[in-house]
Amino acid sequence: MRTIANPARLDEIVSEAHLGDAETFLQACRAAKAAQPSWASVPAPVRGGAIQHLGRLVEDNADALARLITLEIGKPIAESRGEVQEVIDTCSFFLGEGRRLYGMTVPSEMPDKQLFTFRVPVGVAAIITAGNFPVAVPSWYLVPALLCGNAVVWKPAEYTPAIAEAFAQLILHAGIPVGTFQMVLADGPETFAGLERALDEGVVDKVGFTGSTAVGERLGELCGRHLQTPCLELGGKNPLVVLPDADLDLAVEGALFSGFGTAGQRCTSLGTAIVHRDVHDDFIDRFTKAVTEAPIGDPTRDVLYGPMIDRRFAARFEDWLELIRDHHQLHGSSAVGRIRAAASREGFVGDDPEAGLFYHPTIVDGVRADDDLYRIETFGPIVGVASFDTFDEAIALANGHGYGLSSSIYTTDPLHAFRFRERVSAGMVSVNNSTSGAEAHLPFGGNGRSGNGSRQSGVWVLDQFTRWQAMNWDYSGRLQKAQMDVADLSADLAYRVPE
Ligand code: UN1
Repeated sequence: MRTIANPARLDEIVSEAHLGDAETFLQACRAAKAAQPSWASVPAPVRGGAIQHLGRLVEDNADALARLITLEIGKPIAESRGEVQEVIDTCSFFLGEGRRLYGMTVPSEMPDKQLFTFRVPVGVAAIITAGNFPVAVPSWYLVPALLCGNAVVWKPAEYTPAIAEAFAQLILHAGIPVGTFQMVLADGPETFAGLERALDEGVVDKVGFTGSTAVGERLGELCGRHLQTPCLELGGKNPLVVLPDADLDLAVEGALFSGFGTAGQRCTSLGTAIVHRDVHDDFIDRFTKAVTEAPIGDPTRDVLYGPMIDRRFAARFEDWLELIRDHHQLHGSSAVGRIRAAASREGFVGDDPEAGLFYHPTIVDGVRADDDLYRIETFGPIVGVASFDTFDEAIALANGHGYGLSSSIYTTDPLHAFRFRERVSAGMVSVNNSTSGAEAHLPFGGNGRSGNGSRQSGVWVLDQFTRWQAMNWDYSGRLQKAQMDVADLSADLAYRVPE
């Protein structure tokens, strides 16, 4: 039995959950495998109707769902509402896809023969998601996977059971048949063991995973043994480059939101601000002021960020604070680490910071390419600042850590904006916008340590949850051999225009 506390008031129990084990996970995959063919035989526009119902149900339950997110993981209520909106947007996009899911008709090289392409569902998708976006990110997988005719086994974060149960109920009430959609609560090791057995048995055809690079690597190896390509959305060390011609206040606003929004617990959170030496001191002054004045505390109120999601996240964040070295200069708050009576934060929103998992925001200036803090993803309210002299140095710092999820540049020069786009290794590039806050219908995903090139959202995710089937139909009544029985039009290639 797991007991989940409100991270903003640890003495308040929000949920209790019985976790399943590897066997539970395997059984869910078997049941999904049995249910999938009849779901695939439902016409795609009708499946789109179920997605439409889901969007409507989420919309009508938006307030309750947002409040639950804030209660169980401490996300500020405005962000929780945004997250719920992201689910609605995803449903809005895919309900229409049920009426498209286009294939092509393709001309044949022979007469009386026609070629076609069809999108075919993959089968059973096992989707394993993190708790920092407990409904939006799952919806990026579940909605298109179901729309495309797959059955889904969803393993949410085990520390968000109440949110997961609420979302699962909404999915089932939307008319997705029982069996087609399964939710299993289990911890990481049991899920991995169950998945290993399910892949051996052939009852999982696609894995989707959002979480750490280390786990993504293990899943990639496991799926590779079964000749499967998982959809992996992993960590980031997202750079925000500030050029001398940038609007500095805009850059600071972007750094504040992407560095400290969601207490830095987004995969798109800002890792290192990479600031030109000419504007470095000015940037640090303005950024420090913005962070020092930012309201932090009770997530039911209007704050920049609330508590860490869970004790595990708080403990890991404390480890990452150990990466701060003597050559770094710290800014942004009166102390580093947990906000306590003895290490208070001026302007804290709420009565007792010690009741929850609240942490000071920390700007670490003087970050260098050989620092651990430059290379390691630090999921929490900490932002590094590095400086550079040349554009090439900025690019080297933006790419050098090996992650490649999101990136941002602040400049007023189109040449620099496009040159950055060409040379940055990230899958997502913002110009004069923060590293976070991707819209729900653009391809989302990364390269290098951030993923294996898979993309979610929009039309691009359809390639994750369908396979192309090519069909040719020869109605000539004879065997026409491709390449060999093709008519050749004679041509006079020696012809030249008279001069
Ligand atoms: C994540 O942290 O896994 O772009 C996803 C963003 C959000 C999604 C973040 N829309 O910041």
